[in-house]
Parts: sequence; structure tokens; C-alpha cells
Amino acid sequence: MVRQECINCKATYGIDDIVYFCKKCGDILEIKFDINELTENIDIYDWKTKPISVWRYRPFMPIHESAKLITLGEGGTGLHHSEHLGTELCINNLYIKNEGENPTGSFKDRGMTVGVTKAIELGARHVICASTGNTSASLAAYAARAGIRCTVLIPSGKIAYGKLSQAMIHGAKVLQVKGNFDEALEFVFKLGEKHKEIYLLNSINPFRIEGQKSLGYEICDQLNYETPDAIVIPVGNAGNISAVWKGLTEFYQLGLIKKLPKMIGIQAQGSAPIAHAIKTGNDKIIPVENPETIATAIRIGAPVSWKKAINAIQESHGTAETVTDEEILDAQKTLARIEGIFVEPASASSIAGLKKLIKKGIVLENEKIVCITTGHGLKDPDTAIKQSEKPIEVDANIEAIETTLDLRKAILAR
Ligand code: AN7
Repeated sequence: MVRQECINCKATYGIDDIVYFCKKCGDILEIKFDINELTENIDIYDWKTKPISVWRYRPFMPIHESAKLITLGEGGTGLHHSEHLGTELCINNLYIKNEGENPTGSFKDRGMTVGVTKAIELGARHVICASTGNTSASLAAYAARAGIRCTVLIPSGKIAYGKLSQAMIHGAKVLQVKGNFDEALEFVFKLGEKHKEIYLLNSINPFRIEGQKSLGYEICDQLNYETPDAIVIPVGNAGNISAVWKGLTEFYQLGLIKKLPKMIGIQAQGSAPIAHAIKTGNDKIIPVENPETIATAIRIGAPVSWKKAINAIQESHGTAETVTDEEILDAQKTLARIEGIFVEPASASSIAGLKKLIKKGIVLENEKIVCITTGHGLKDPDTAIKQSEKPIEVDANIEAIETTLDLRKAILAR
């Protein structure tokens, strides 16, 4: 039977129980399928004939058949063979899975379509999350689509303007808590405990993780079930790396793929508790008290899904790496200029991390690599503008424009 299960003590709960942490030991939960049951389910549906998207995998989702889906058409993002960047990084077979192509511009939509569908199934009328930006943008959109109330808590300091504008225009109540992300998240948990009518859609919500696991499925489908050697992914709260790994292991257990890739997590140097734990061979993280990075999406010091992430990295024989803000910005610019893919700084960390791992000889020239870019560049226009050439003001006549573009010489030489 499909169920919620504690990742630590294995206590189980039904998929219609509203429970965020294990009532016995306090750890986080995950959705567990019985693989035989899942095999039967997917045999009944002709899922492979559906277009690539989150809901192609409906029989893999813990949602009742009668549910009304709250969807904006998520998933089905491009897996772009990146020859120019591959050449620059000296790697033959590089793919970018560009999650900025989702409805609200980030991978969060994969989780929210399932999470908000579940919320409606459970009868919720008010949903809440804490967010560095993308989760709130996504939740606000899906709550609007479902016609329910939405509250988002964002940390103090810089929030990327694109994301903030999304939460605001979709009509969410936006509270900027005078504290960092980890503190805002604590308030969300407390509110959930005190006010049972509010449904929590933070990244520990296992239904969101189920939606996000479709990212792993899609990579396999788009590569014709020839799994890559490694998947490189930015890590903040660590929900996504756990979700992708869950999707891959399910496909593996179902016999759809023959091998599993290494999972490689990338964190920003100023907020890298998971990368530090991996590098020092620890099974536990030490939270970072004042996380700092230009990649505000992953400015998270106490990632709630750290256990799942460390497990994914260890089980897959993967690794983790840190990157500086300078390396992130450099990767963002390179990707935009030579591949035409504009991503936000947090997303560019996967490219920056890959570059470092190639230099260190951890990723090899002939390996097939998928880098996940998690959010669209327009999410944070300020950062993009700051590191680009400014527009040049010219007089409104053709000669002035030609002179500026160095086209006059060619005319005179004629
Ligand atoms: C672009 O929106 O945590 O490791 O509150 O927006 O699953 O947390 C965002 C995270 C990577 C990290 N890239 O994913 C939030 C939030 C982008 C992101 C991550 C985020 P997780």
C-alpha cells in the first residue's frame, strides 16, 4: 500500500493523514510505494504514450484517481545537448536540463502541482510556506489556480525581484520576517502546529517531493533510458536532489533503467553544510548560522532534507562541491552567452561546480553528464544587469548608430 513513512524509525502513516514530522521520533517522512503494486498500476495506464510532463507519471503519484488536478502544464522541460559549453569544459557529452522552462520559471512547479492537488484533496483552504523566493512564487500561482488562500514567509534582506513580483501578483499574503530563511521556516512549522486549518507546503512535504521526482524520470525518458554517468544539481534545502534520486531509484527498481547515475550536489561556499559534511566524511551536517551567497535561492544554513541528500550522494557514489559567488556569476554569463540559456545564479552553481570537478579530475572527459539548471534568469534581473554591458545611449539618427556599431568605416571604404 502506498503510504507515508518516517525516514528514520519507519513508522507509517496513511496518505490522507495530515502529518509533517514523524509522531514517534520527529524525523521527516517520505512516500513509499510497494514496487509490485506500482508495477501493476503503471501496466494499467499507457503512460508512455502521454507527452513528457509531470502528469505523464500520474500512476507514480500518491494522488487518488478521483482527484481534480491543479495544473499549469509543468515538466516536459528541455534536455539540451550543450556542445559549446561541453567543448569549453572539455567534456564530450553534456546536457542541460533547463527547469526554468516550467510555468512559473523553476522546478518548484513540479512539486506544487502535486502538493496543491493533494491540499485540495485534503480539503485545505489555506496554504503556507517559507521561501527564498521560488517556492513562494510557485505556491502563490497554484493556490490562485485552486482558488485558495496563500501565505508566504520570506527572509529579510535581498529577495530576487522576479520571484517577489510573482508571489505578489498572484495575490499571496507576503510576510517578510526579520530573520533568515531557517528562522522563517521555523515559524511555518509552529503555525502548522497551532492552526490545523493551514496546510504546510514546505520542501519536507513528501507530496511535493513526489512531484519533483518526475525530474529524474524525465531525464531517463529523454535519454531513451540510457542513464547518464552523473547528474549535477544545485542544493539548498536538499529536497530536489533527494527527489531526483527517488525518481531514479524507482525507475531502477521497476527495471526501466539498467544503472544509476552518481548524484553530485553543488552548494554556494557561504552556505554549504551538506558539501562540508560530504567532504569531511561526516554523516551529519553542522548548520551554517549566517549563510551568505549571491545565489539567494540557496542561501540556506540548515537544510531540512539533509539526511535524504547525504543518503542520495552516498548511495549513488556521488559527491558534493562548493563554488564561490565569483564562479557562479562567471558560469551564469558563460551559459547565457554560449548556449543561449539564461538561468538565475543558484542554477548556474551546477555549471560552476561541474567546471571545478572536471579540473579536479572527478568528472571525466568521456562521461555523459546532465547539469540541472533550476530556475530562470529573469527571476533575478538585477544580478544579470549588474554583470553585463550597459545599454549605450545614442542620438536618434542612423549615422550615430552606425558610428557606435563601427559600421561607418565600412561605408567610407566602399
Ligand atoms: C533556483 O524557494 O528553497 O535543494 O524556498 O530556488 O530543493 O532546496 C529554493 C531552492 C535550487 C535548491 N535552485 O533546491 C525556496 C527554495 C533554485 C532554487 C534550489 C532552490 P532544494
